[in-house]
Amino acid sequence: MVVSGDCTTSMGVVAGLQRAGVEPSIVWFDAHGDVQTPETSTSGYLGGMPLRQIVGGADRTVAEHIGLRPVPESDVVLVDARDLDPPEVEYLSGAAVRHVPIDALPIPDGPTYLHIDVDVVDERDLPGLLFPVAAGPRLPEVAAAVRSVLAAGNVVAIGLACTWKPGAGAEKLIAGLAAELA
Ligand SMILES: [Mn+2]
Repeated sequence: MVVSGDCTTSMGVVAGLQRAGVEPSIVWFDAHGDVQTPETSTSGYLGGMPLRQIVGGADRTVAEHIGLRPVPESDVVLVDARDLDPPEVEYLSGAAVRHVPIDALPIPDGPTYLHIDVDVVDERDLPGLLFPVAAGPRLPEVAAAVRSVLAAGNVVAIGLACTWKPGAGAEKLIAGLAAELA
């Protein structure tokens, strides 16, 4: 389990699994798509690009340096992602990535990397998120969905991206779920 400040660490975790001989499917909880590229991003924020890097998209500089091989798009489940930028909508419309609502989450049957960007949670339940998005699933609903992935017994690694500003109290609210994951 890797606890981090944004989603970019996922690339290292997936590369590490591959190096260990595991070809993981991915279940990715996030309010955002994280499928931007250096060419399409208007902000240049690397935390908006890691899932696209994982499926082999665009610039391969980081991927090649860390030995990350592309995961087939069809092995990726993107959960919620209710706040997509136009280039992300365009990409996902033609990609085999399964973009699903949190209440219709398919569970992969092979080894699975479970990635949770906590901003998937409705901003009402986690104060101080860096990029809050309204109208999302509440914290208990996210916890239940995460448990349903864990219950299948296929999770081989977990990434918990704690995308909040320090001092707003989010860490206390997520502590129970984090302890369950650990
Ligand atoms: Mn993210």
